[in-house]
Amino acid sequence: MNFEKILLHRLKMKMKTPFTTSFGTQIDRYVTIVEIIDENGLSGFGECVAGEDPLYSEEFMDSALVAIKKYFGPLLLQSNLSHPKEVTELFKPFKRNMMAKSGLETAVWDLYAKQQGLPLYKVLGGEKTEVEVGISLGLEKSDDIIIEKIREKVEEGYKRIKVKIKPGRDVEMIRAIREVFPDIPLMADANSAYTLDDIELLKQLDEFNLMMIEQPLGSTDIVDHATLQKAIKTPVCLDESIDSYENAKAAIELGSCEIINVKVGRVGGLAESIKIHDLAKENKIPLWCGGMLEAGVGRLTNIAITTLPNFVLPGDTASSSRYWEEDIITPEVVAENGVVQLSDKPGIGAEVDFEKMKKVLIQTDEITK
Ligand code: OSB
Ligand code: MG
Repeated sequence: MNFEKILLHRLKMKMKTPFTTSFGTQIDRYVTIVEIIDENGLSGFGECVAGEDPLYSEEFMDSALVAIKKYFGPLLLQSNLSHPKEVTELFKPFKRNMMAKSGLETAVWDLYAKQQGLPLYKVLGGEKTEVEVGISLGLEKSDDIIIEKIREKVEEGYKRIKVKIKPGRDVEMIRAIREVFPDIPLMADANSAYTLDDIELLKQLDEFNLMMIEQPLGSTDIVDHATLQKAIKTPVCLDESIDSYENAKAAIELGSCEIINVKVGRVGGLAESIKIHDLAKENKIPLWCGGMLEAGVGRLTNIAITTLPNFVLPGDTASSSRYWEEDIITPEVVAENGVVQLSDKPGIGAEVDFEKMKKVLIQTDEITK
């Protein structure tokens, strides 16, 4: 593969409604779309999912931009790869910076798929042509509000509802939800808001038949999660803690979780996601694909990986309209009755719509040879 140029399109997208987790509230989403262009002028697109501030993990938008411009972009432009799987190895000498790496790596996969004339999901080895999707709902001021939001999303057909919890907004909120919706597939995501001191409280969640509790403890922990998993019946799902094949393996061996949420950005790209997929499959650990409030490019990358066979649980891969009045791709992602159909177009399956993107573009930076 021969790369001529990299463009970093920096966007500021207004969210339809603020999204609140245990670590903060998001109102505007800064997005970086990575465009990598080959010698024939063909473009591949990836999304760098780092947030504005280092609240989810240590990475943030500005750190990722520096990492891409100073290290990973120039490395790619000087490289001579024959397959996108080689990008991970190319980037390996430079530690971590997973989301920066992934923004570029996913763009290389899209470009490669387009060069081959194949949809990305087939290049990744995906088998499904449609995927079930769930939805993640942020914290709200009252139980009544969250219950109304859940009602709306259940009626739209989403296959699983995830709610955010934090200390003070947990057991009683889940009880109130379960009184109204005793049977819906429901789970809770704590974004690392608890410690082992909260074990008695977390045990109380066992009575609500949750599909899982996501990342209850520290964002890099796998040891305490193993202790917790032994003490509670609700399956623990790790999100933040799983940032590589190696620590996925450690978490599985330690019994730190029964389920893993794979985020392509968090683990450094699609090749690492596939490695984790295969490992989890061998170990009978079910997977689903998490989200990072993505615009269309990241959303489509996520949907593509979800077609692999061990992504057996619905992902946080809702419609474009979940967060955006207008997405930057055409056609947008649409979940019909909680199901997204894969496109057979080459690459991620939709076009980046430059007319739409222009409306939210702050600046485009260029990296050249
Ligand atoms: O923990 O899964 C998370 C959003 C931003 C950062 C972390 C998380 C989330 C979500 C929303 O839960 C996922 C989505 O709908 O994109
Ligand atoms: Mg999470």
